[in-house]
Amino acid sequence: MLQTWRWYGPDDSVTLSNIKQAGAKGVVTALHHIQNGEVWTVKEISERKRIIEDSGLIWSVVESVPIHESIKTQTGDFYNRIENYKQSLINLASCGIYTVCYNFMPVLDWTRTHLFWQLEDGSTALRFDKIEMAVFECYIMNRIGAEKDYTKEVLEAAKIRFSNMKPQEKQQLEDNILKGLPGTVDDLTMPVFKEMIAQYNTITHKELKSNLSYFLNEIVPVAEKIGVKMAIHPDDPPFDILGLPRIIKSEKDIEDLVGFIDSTSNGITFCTGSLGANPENNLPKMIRKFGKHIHFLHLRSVRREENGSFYEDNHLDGSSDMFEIVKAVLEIQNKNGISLPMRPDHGHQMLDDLKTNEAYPGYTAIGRLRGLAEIRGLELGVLRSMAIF
Ligand code: CS2
Ligand code: MN
Repeated sequence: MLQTWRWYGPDDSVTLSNIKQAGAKGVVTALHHIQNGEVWTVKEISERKRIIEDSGLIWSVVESVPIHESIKTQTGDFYNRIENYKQSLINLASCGIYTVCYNFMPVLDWTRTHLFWQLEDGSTALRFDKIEMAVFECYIMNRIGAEKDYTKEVLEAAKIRFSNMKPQEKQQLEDNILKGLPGTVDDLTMPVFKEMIAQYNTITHKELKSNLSYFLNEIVPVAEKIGVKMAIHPDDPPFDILGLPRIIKSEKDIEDLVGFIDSTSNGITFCTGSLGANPENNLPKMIRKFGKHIHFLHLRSVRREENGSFYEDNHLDGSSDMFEIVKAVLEIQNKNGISLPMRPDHGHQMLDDLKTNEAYPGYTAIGRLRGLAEIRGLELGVLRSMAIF
């Protein structure tokens, strides 16, 4: 695997020099300062590329060229936004950047109820707590019909939890859920958030899939011609929340996706953290099945709990079998004669990360360094043992 690292650009508190010291060879980044839906110009792309290459690294993957909400809902000037998207891909390819991650999650990117959840060893992790999500939906945003999406047990627990929460805890939960991701969306206010969600009131899973299929049928022929590989990131968490349709969360969804247009330029970012939160996903099997469509890997392991809650565990712990996952990746690489870019997706806040408290949640230096180092060691072990047998 090609070891990479997500970098949020020149303002990131984790520098290119830090990335090199972590042992990564490739950088995963995006032009976060360009507004979603606008064209990425050759000038801007090559300037960013130069900064990366001057430090002795390469720009391996774009994560992400974001998809404007109007494309997901097929409203407003979505057609122009698709044309802009094509132009950005053409400009990227002309600068020698060929792997493009994106996602088709309505309104929010990944969603967590806790951004700094205290673990027993003193480090902190990202967590999605089903009961707190129910508190948010039923009592903080007061979404009509939200109760229908939760079990009786979760609703009862949510009622008790809410009645014991202090005002600042309620505010914290709201802030965590509405937190924007760099370059995706800004931190949202409740009225704007509700308005954005309302755009999906009449959009079913089937319709959202059809909007994705439309987008891909526009984009993929262009991507194919210029050698660009599109790589969709699965929905995180991999189930419906907030009454929004989520369409990339299972083996069946990925089957549908690859069926929208037959091309390896229509590919996926295989995120073992997102897909791993759904106990029905057999990750090694899916890696073997969709091998030629996988262009980018996010490796991490979530610890699933019974009621659907989960937290991000150490990279080799959690509920996913990382040995089997890395083995499946090495098998498809060997079969297809490729080396896939991989990054440790999130890490704990630990050691000096706790002191500086500068990094974006999940994007700490030391936590990710630990994840990358563990995966690197696992890869070496699996590779060497494969050569023996
Ligand atoms: C990332 C996602 O932080 C993460 O979990 O994997 O935010 C991812 O960057 C986007 O969804 C891809 O478009
Ligand atoms: Mn991911």
